[in-house]
Amino acid sequence: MLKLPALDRLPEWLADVPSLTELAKGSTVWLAVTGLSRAGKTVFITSLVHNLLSALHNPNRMPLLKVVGEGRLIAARQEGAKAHLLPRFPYAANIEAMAKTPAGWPERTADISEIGVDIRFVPSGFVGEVLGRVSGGAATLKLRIVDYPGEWLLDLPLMSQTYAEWSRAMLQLWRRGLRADIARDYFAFIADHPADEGTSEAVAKQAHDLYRALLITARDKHGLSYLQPGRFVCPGALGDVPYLWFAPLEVPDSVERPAAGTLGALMEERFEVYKREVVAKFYEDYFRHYGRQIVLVDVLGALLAGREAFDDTRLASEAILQSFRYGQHNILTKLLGSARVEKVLFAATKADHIPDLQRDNMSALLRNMAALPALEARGNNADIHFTTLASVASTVEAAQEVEGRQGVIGRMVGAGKQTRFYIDAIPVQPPRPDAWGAPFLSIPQFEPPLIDPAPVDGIPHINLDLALDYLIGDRLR
Ligand SMILES: Nc1nc2c(ncn2[C@@H]2O[C@H](COP(=O)(O)OP(=O)(O)OP(=O)(O)O)[C@@H](O)[C@H]2O)c(=O)[nH]1
Ligand SMILES: [Mg+2]
Repeated sequence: MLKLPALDRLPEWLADVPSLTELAKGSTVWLAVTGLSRAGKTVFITSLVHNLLSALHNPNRMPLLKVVGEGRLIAARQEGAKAHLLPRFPYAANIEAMAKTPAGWPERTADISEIGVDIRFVPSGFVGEVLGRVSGGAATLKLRIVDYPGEWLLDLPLMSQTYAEWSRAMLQLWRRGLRADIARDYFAFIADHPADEGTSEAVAKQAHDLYRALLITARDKHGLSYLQPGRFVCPGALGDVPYLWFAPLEVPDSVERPAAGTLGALMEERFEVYKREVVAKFYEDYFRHYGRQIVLVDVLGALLAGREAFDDTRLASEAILQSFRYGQHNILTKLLGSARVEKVLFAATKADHIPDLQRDNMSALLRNMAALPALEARGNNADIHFTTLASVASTVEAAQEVEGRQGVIGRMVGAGKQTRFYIDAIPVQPPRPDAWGAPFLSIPQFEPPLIDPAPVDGIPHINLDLALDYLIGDRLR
């Protein structure tokens, strides 16, 4: 029979009651993994799942995930087939791609997907003691991991803008620096098609196609990432529906709304449907369930791509951060109701490209990039942390320095031989405008190390266990 706890332990016991029932029957935690294109989401989830499934055989891979380090893990299994709404995350195909010879990386991802891992464990401390008597000592946590494009979060600001305001803001952005060169043809097109010309389906579609091509060129050829609307670059499963066929036009400051029957009015109508059917729906139906989220940022890639790409990543990171800050009356609060993201980890990825000593700088740089204003109104926001990690450590540290620089050694994809990679010290603050060298768009692509596709040995990583402990460790206590 269950004995009541001693009086001096009563408050602690009361605080634990709801979680006790939950623990015994198995509770669920959602962990969403997001980040801009190529940030490392798919590789992160693949390594995370593989290392969790391998943790019982090789606990040395994940010692800093406390449930593993403290020897309390009983089993970790991929959940069985269920009638889930989202497409399944292709874990098996990804591991196969990484484990084959020659080793490669998983395919690019176009849409949201999901995978579940059931973690059976012995709760720690007092909860464990009591649970031991009610359910044989074990608890289950159902971890549901979701992969979704960070580009979708860039659309949040649209929710509080009219079409005219959005158009003016976008065109102002595209008139600056490198963007002005990329957008030259687009500006020429809209100079011939002002917002107050008569409506035309063909012209609207043409403007949309040109604008969308512009966003994709900016991303793929110039490494830019602050690109709106997010679904124009990452449409997911939307298909080519007509309400997507809009684009910014020149709308004079004096005009609040384009007049009926004009090209601008058609664009505005589509913009409003997009906000309602795509942006709001994502927050209301999906985002609101994802209590724990990790935002991956390719900080190194942004640094190497040059000043404009770096500044753009910074703008995009700031915009993404808005999805985790709850003001009193802001739009996010309206969309999410009472739902809250509890913990968010911003992580600089691909840390295996830089030597150990530089990694703390990378975390600091990411924190400074996101310019979290001293975590203002802390109580209102999600609990936000910053770190640096490598989901799949593919290099070793080079033994020798070259001209005072430390480096790493790995095998380049397709090259078959070892290559050294040295970089200058990672700055803690975003570099000053005069400190930038010539852009160097892509970072070297190292091959993954030798990986056993069976969930036995796991995959070498940097800080993956620590990241997971921050995100869900409290639910595994
Ligand atoms: N060395 C190394 N390379 C990595 C790591 N993570 C990701 N990469 C590289 O970055 C590329 C992109 O990683 P993905 O996980 O596919 O990125 P993603 O965010 O899912 O990209 P999209 O699906 O296109 O949005 C991979 O193909 C690898 O080349 C890592 O931990 N170490
Ligand atoms: Mg992906």
